[in-house]
Amino acid sequence: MNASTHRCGTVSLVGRPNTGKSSLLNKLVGQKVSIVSPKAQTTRHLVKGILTQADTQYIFVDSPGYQTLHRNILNRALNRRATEAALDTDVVLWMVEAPRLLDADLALLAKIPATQCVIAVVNKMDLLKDRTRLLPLLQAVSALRNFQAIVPVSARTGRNTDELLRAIRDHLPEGPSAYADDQLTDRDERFFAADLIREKIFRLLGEELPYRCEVVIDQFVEEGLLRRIEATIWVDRDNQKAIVIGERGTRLKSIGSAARRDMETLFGGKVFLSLWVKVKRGWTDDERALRTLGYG
Ligand SMILES: Nc1nc2c(ncn2[C@@H]2O[C@H](COP(=O)(O)OP(=O)(O)OP(=O)(O)O)[C@@H](O)[C@H]2O)c(=O)[nH]1
Ligand SMILES: [Mg+2]
Repeated sequence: MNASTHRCGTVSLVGRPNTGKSSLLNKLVGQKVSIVSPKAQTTRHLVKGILTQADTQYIFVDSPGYQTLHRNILNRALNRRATEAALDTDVVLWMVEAPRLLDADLALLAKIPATQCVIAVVNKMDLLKDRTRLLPLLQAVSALRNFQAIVPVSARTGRNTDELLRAIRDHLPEGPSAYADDQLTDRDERFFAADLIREKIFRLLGEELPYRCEVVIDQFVEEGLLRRIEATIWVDRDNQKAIVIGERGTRLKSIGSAARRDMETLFGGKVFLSLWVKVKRGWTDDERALRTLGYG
Protein backbone atom coordinates (compact mmCIF):
# COMPACT_ATOMS: atom_id res chain seq x y z
CA MET A 1 0.00 0.00 0.00
CA ASN A 2 1.37 3.39 -0.98
CA ALA A 3 1.84 5.49 2.16
CA SER A 4 0.97 8.69 0.30
CA THR A 5 -2.38 7.38 -0.95
CA HIS A 6 -5.24 9.54 0.29
CA ARG A 7 -8.26 7.74 1.68
CA CYS A 8 -11.75 8.87 2.59
CA GLY A 9 -14.72 6.84 3.73
CA THR A 10 -17.63 6.37 6.04
CA VAL A 11 -17.59 4.45 9.31
CA SER A 12 -20.72 3.66 11.31
CA LEU A 13 -20.80 3.03 15.05
CA VAL A 14 -23.49 0.53 15.92
CA GLY A 15 -24.19 -1.42 19.09
CA ARG A 16 -26.46 -2.02 22.01
CA PRO A 17 -27.56 1.08 23.98
CA ASN A 18 -25.00 2.53 26.36
CA THR A 19 -21.90 0.76 24.99
CA GLY A 20 -20.25 4.15 24.45
CA LYS A 21 -20.74 4.79 20.72
CA SER A 22 -21.29 8.53 21.09
CA SER A 23 -18.45 8.84 23.61
CA LEU A 24 -16.07 7.12 21.21
CA LEU A 25 -17.19 9.26 18.29
CA ASN A 26 -16.51 12.41 20.33
CA LYS A 27 -13.11 11.11 21.41
CA LEU A 28 -12.13 10.21 17.84
CA VAL A 29 -13.06 13.60 16.38
CA GLY A 30 -11.82 15.50 19.43
CA GLN A 31 -15.08 17.49 19.95
CA LYS A 32 -18.45 16.82 21.45
CA VAL A 33 -20.66 16.35 18.41
CA SER A 34 -22.85 13.59 19.84
CA ILE A 35 -24.68 13.69 23.14
CA VAL A 36 -23.77 11.29 25.95
CA SER A 37 -25.57 10.19 29.10
CA PRO A 38 -25.46 7.26 31.51
CA LYS A 39 -28.93 6.22 30.31
CA ALA A 40 -29.57 3.78 27.48
CA GLN A 41 -30.88 5.07 24.13
CA THR A 42 -29.68 8.63 24.47
CA THR A 43 -28.90 8.99 20.77
CA ARG A 44 -31.91 9.25 18.46
CA HIS A 45 -30.44 10.73 15.29
CA LEU A 46 -27.70 9.74 12.89
CA VAL A 47 -24.97 12.29 13.53
CA LYS A 48 -21.78 12.54 11.52
CA GLY A 49 -18.45 13.40 13.10
CA ILE A 50 -15.58 14.09 10.69
CA LEU A 51 -11.89 13.56 11.44
CA THR A 52 -9.45 14.90 8.88
CA GLN A 53 -5.80 13.83 8.98
CA ALA A 54 -3.05 14.47 6.42
CA ASP A 55 -3.71 11.25 4.48
CA THR A 56 -7.22 10.25 5.57
CA GLN A 57 -10.68 11.67 6.11
CA TYR A 58 -12.84 9.53 8.40
CA ILE A 59 -16.57 10.22 8.29
CA PHE A 60 -18.06 8.60 11.39
CA VAL A 61 -21.81 8.07 11.71
CA ASP A 62 -23.25 7.65 15.21
CA SER A 63 -26.51 5.76 15.54
CA PRO A 64 -29.13 5.00 18.21
CA GLY A 65 -28.41 1.93 20.34
CA TYR A 66 -30.15 -1.17 19.02
CA GLN A 67 -32.48 -2.47 21.67
CA THR A 68 -34.77 -5.40 22.16
CA LEU A 69 -37.01 -4.13 25.02
CA HIS A 70 -39.79 -1.50 24.97
CA ARG A 71 -41.42 -2.17 21.64
CA ASN A 72 -43.11 1.15 20.98
CA ILE A 73 -43.14 2.77 17.56
CA LEU A 74 -40.39 5.25 18.46
CA ASN A 75 -38.06 2.40 19.39
CA ARG A 76 -38.85 0.48 16.25
CA ALA A 77 -37.93 3.58 14.26
CA LEU A 78 -34.68 3.91 16.23
CA ASN A 79 -33.79 0.26 15.60
CA ARG A 80 -34.39 0.78 11.91
CA ARG A 81 -31.99 3.69 12.01
CA ALA A 82 -29.38 1.66 13.86
CA THR A 83 -29.42 -1.14 11.31
CA GLU A 84 -29.65 1.14 8.29
CA ALA A 85 -26.57 2.99 9.51
CA ALA A 86 -24.69 -0.28 9.43
CA LEU A 87 -25.62 -1.07 5.84
CA ASP A 88 -24.55 2.11 4.17
CA THR A 89 -20.96 2.66 5.24
CA ASP A 90 -17.53 1.43 4.14
CA VAL A 91 -16.69 0.15 7.61
CA VAL A 92 -18.94 -0.83 10.53
CA LEU A 93 -17.69 -0.58 14.09
CA TRP A 94 -19.74 -3.08 16.05
CA MET A 95 -19.40 -1.90 19.63
CA VAL A 96 -19.66 -4.00 22.75
CA GLU A 97 -18.59 -3.17 26.26
CA ALA A 98 -16.44 -4.91 28.82
CA PRO A 99 -16.89 -7.08 30.77
CA ARG A 100 -19.26 -9.27 28.75
CA LEU A 101 -21.35 -9.88 25.66
CA LEU A 102 -25.13 -9.76 25.95
CA ASP A 103 -27.90 -11.18 23.78
CA ALA A 104 -28.73 -7.74 22.41
CA ASP A 105 -25.11 -7.47 21.14
CA LEU A 106 -25.57 -10.66 19.17
CA ALA A 107 -29.03 -9.66 17.92
CA LEU A 108 -27.60 -6.58 16.26
CA LEU A 109 -24.58 -8.41 14.84
CA ALA A 110 -26.93 -10.89 13.19
CA LYS A 111 -28.51 -7.98 11.30
CA ILE A 112 -25.22 -6.88 9.73
CA PRO A 113 -24.76 -8.65 6.38
CA ALA A 114 -21.83 -11.08 6.15
CA THR A 115 -20.49 -9.08 3.19
CA GLN A 116 -20.01 -5.93 5.32
CA CYS A 117 -16.57 -4.96 6.54
CA VAL A 118 -16.96 -5.12 10.34
CA ILE A 119 -14.44 -4.23 13.05
CA ALA A 120 -15.35 -5.35 16.57
CA VAL A 121 -14.64 -2.67 19.16
CA VAL A 122 -14.58 -3.73 22.80
CA ASN A 123 -15.08 -0.50 24.75
CA LYS A 124 -14.66 0.43 28.44
CA MET A 125 -11.48 -1.58 28.90
CA ASP A 126 -10.64 0.90 31.69
CA LEU A 127 -13.33 -0.84 33.75
CA LEU A 128 -11.50 -4.18 33.64
CA LYS A 129 -9.39 -3.93 36.76
CA ASP A 130 -8.26 -7.47 36.20
CA ARG A 131 -6.58 -7.54 32.76
CA THR A 132 -6.73 -11.33 32.56
CA ARG A 133 -10.46 -10.94 31.91
CA LEU A 134 -9.84 -9.17 28.61
CA LEU A 135 -8.47 -12.18 26.76
CA PRO A 136 -11.51 -14.47 27.23
CA LEU A 137 -13.77 -11.60 26.13
CA LEU A 138 -11.72 -11.04 22.96
CA GLN A 139 -11.80 -14.78 22.30
CA ALA A 140 -15.56 -14.89 22.70
CA VAL A 141 -15.86 -12.01 20.22
CA SER A 142 -13.55 -13.62 17.68
CA ALA A 143 -15.58 -16.83 17.75
CA LEU A 144 -18.66 -14.95 16.48
CA ARG A 145 -17.57 -13.90 13.01
CA ASN A 146 -14.59 -13.29 10.82
CA PHE A 147 -14.01 -9.65 11.85
CA GLN A 148 -11.55 -7.48 9.93
CA ALA A 149 -10.05 -6.61 13.32
CA ILE A 150 -10.91 -6.73 17.01
CA VAL A 151 -9.77 -3.68 18.94
CA PRO A 152 -10.19 -3.12 22.70
CA VAL A 153 -10.43 0.61 23.50
CA SER A 154 -11.47 3.05 26.17
CA ALA A 155 -13.52 5.98 24.91
CA ARG A 156 -13.04 7.52 28.34
CA THR A 157 -9.23 7.53 28.44
CA GLY A 158 -8.60 7.38 24.69
CA ARG A 159 -6.57 4.21 25.08
CA ASN A 160 -5.92 2.37 21.80
CA THR A 161 -7.91 4.81 19.69
CA ASP A 162 -4.89 5.40 17.41
CA GLU A 163 -4.70 1.65 16.78
CA LEU A 164 -8.39 1.68 15.97
CA LEU A 165 -7.93 4.51 13.46
CA ARG A 166 -5.13 2.59 11.76
CA ALA A 167 -7.26 -0.55 11.55
CA ILE A 168 -10.13 1.47 10.02
CA ARG A 169 -7.90 3.24 7.51
CA ASP A 170 -6.84 -0.06 5.92
CA HIS A 171 -10.43 -0.61 4.84
CA LEU A 172 -11.34 2.86 3.54
CA PRO A 173 -11.47 3.47 -0.21
CA GLU A 174 -8.89 5.65 -1.91
CA GLY A 175 -10.13 9.09 -2.79
CA PRO A 176 -10.11 12.79 -1.96
CA SER A 177 -11.81 14.26 1.11
CA ALA A 178 -15.57 14.63 0.89
CA TYR A 179 -15.75 17.50 3.41
CA ALA A 180 -13.67 20.62 3.99
CA ASP A 181 -10.66 20.07 6.30
CA ASP A 182 -12.18 22.09 9.13
CA GLN A 183 -15.70 20.65 8.97
CA LEU A 184 -16.53 18.63 12.10
CA THR A 185 -20.07 17.50 11.45
CA ASP A 186 -22.91 17.49 8.94
CA ARG A 187 -25.42 18.94 11.38
CA ASP A 188 -26.30 22.60 11.87
CA GLU A 189 -26.54 24.66 15.05
CA ARG A 190 -30.30 24.21 15.25
CA PHE A 191 -29.83 20.46 15.49
CA PHE A 192 -27.22 20.80 18.24
CA ALA A 193 -29.41 23.22 20.17
CA ALA A 194 -32.19 20.60 20.33
CA ASP A 195 -29.85 17.71 21.03
CA LEU A 196 -28.03 19.52 23.85
CA ILE A 197 -31.37 20.24 25.53
CA ARG A 198 -32.20 16.54 25.17
CA GLU A 199 -28.89 15.60 26.73
CA LYS A 200 -29.68 17.69 29.82
CA ILE A 201 -33.11 16.09 30.05
CA PHE A 202 -31.42 12.67 30.05
CA ARG A 203 -29.00 13.81 32.72
CA LEU A 204 -31.35 15.75 34.99
CA LEU A 205 -34.63 13.84 34.90
CA GLY A 206 -35.48 10.41 36.38
CA GLU A 207 -35.25 6.99 34.79
CA GLU A 208 -38.33 6.91 32.58
CA LEU A 209 -39.20 10.48 31.72
CA PRO A 210 -36.40 11.22 29.22
CA TYR A 211 -37.85 8.57 26.92
CA ARG A 212 -41.14 10.47 26.93
CA CYS A 213 -39.60 13.81 25.96
CA GLU A 214 -38.76 15.34 22.62
CA VAL A 215 -37.34 18.76 21.88
CA VAL A 216 -38.39 21.00 19.01
CA ILE A 217 -36.69 24.29 18.16
CA ASP A 218 -39.41 26.86 17.44
CA GLN A 219 -37.15 29.76 16.68
CA PHE A 220 -33.43 30.19 16.04
CA VAL A 221 -32.34 33.73 15.26
CA GLU A 222 -28.77 34.96 14.90
CA GLU A 223 -28.07 38.59 15.75
CA GLY A 224 -24.31 39.06 15.28
CA LEU A 225 -22.64 36.82 17.83
CA LEU A 226 -25.88 36.37 19.75
CA ARG A 227 -28.34 33.53 19.19
CA ARG A 228 -31.95 33.80 20.33
CA ILE A 229 -33.39 30.33 20.65
CA GLU A 230 -36.92 29.27 21.58
CA ALA A 231 -37.59 25.60 22.15
CA THR A 232 -40.44 23.37 23.30
CA ILE A 233 -40.02 20.19 25.31
CA TRP A 234 -42.87 17.85 24.36
CA VAL A 235 -44.01 15.31 26.94
CA ASP A 236 -46.74 12.74 26.51
CA ARG A 237 -48.79 13.20 29.70
CA ASP A 238 -50.01 16.11 31.83
CA ASN A 239 -48.32 14.98 35.04
CA GLN A 240 -44.95 14.79 33.25
CA LYS A 241 -45.16 18.47 32.43
CA ALA A 242 -45.14 19.39 36.12
CA ILE A 243 -42.15 17.14 36.74
CA VAL A 244 -40.10 18.63 33.92
CA ILE A 245 -40.89 22.15 35.13
CA GLY A 246 -40.13 21.29 38.76
CA GLU A 247 -41.03 23.21 41.88
CA ARG A 248 -41.27 26.91 41.01
CA GLY A 249 -39.64 26.12 37.66
CA THR A 250 -36.32 25.08 39.15
CA ARG A 251 -35.81 21.93 37.11
CA LEU A 252 -36.60 23.57 33.79
CA LYS A 253 -34.22 26.34 34.75
CA SER A 254 -31.39 23.86 35.42
CA ILE A 255 -32.02 22.12 32.09
CA GLY A 256 -32.02 25.47 30.30
CA SER A 257 -28.89 26.87 31.87
CA ALA A 258 -26.85 23.68 31.43
CA ALA A 259 -27.90 23.47 27.77
CA ARG A 260 -27.21 27.17 27.23
CA ARG A 261 -23.68 26.86 28.62
CA ASP A 262 -22.85 23.98 26.25
CA MET A 263 -24.35 25.86 23.31
CA GLU A 264 -22.28 28.94 24.08
CA THR A 265 -19.10 26.81 24.05
CA LEU A 266 -20.04 25.04 20.85
CA PHE A 267 -21.30 28.11 18.96
CA GLY A 268 -18.68 30.50 20.33
CA GLY A 269 -21.20 33.25 21.23
CA LYS A 270 -23.88 34.28 23.66
CA VAL A 271 -27.19 32.41 23.72
CA PHE A 272 -30.61 33.53 24.99
CA LEU A 273 -32.65 30.41 25.49
CA SER A 274 -36.40 30.29 26.23
CA LEU A 275 -37.81 26.87 27.04
CA TRP A 276 -41.47 25.79 27.10
CA VAL A 277 -43.04 22.50 28.09
CA LYS A 278 -46.14 21.22 26.28
CA VAL A 279 -48.14 18.01 26.26
CA LYS A 280 -48.58 15.95 23.07
CA ARG A 281 -50.42 12.87 24.30
CA GLY A 282 -48.96 9.49 23.34
CA TRP A 283 -46.41 10.88 20.84
CA THR A 284 -44.01 7.90 21.23
CA ASP A 285 -46.72 5.66 19.80
CA ASP A 286 -48.27 8.07 17.33
CA GLU A 287 -46.90 7.55 13.84
CA ARG A 288 -48.05 10.92 12.58
CA ALA A 289 -46.52 12.78 15.51
CA LEU A 290 -43.30 10.83 15.04
CA ARG A 291 -43.16 11.77 11.38
CA THR A 292 -43.55 15.45 12.21
CA LEU A 293 -40.69 15.05 14.66
CA GLY A 294 -38.47 13.60 11.94
CA TYR A 295 -38.68 9.87 12.64
CA GLY A 296 -40.49 9.05 9.39
N1 LIG B 1 -15.77 3.73 32.16
C1 LIG B 1 -16.11 4.04 30.92
N2 LIG B 1 -17.32 4.59 30.67
C2 LIG B 1 -17.63 4.90 29.39
C3 LIG B 1 -16.72 4.67 28.32
N3 LIG B 1 -17.33 5.06 27.17
C4 LIG B 1 -18.56 5.53 27.52
N4 LIG B 1 -18.75 5.44 28.85
C5 LIG B 1 -19.97 5.82 29.62
O1 LIG B 1 -21.03 5.00 29.19
C6 LIG B 1 -22.29 5.73 29.20
C7 LIG B 1 -22.95 5.64 27.84
O2 LIG B 1 -22.18 6.35 26.90
P1 LIG B 1 -22.78 6.85 25.50
O3 LIG B 1 -21.61 7.34 24.70
O4 LIG B 1 -23.94 7.75 25.69
O5 LIG B 1 -23.28 5.43 24.91
P2 LIG B 1 -24.06 5.15 23.56
O6 LIG B 1 -23.63 3.81 23.07
O7 LIG B 1 -23.91 6.27 22.61
O8 LIG B 1 -25.54 5.05 24.10
P3 LIG B 1 -26.95 5.22 23.29
O9 LIG B 1 -26.87 6.47 22.48
O10 LIG B 1 -27.92 5.32 24.39
O11 LIG B 1 -27.09 3.99 22.45
C8 LIG B 1 -21.92 7.15 29.62
O12 LIG B 1 -22.16 7.27 31.00
C9 LIG B 1 -20.44 7.25 29.30
O13 LIG B 1 -19.77 8.19 30.10
C10 LIG B 1 -15.43 4.09 28.63
O14 LIG B 1 -14.58 3.85 27.79
N5 LIG B 1 -15.20 3.80 29.94
MG1 LIG C 1 -25.30 7.48 21.77
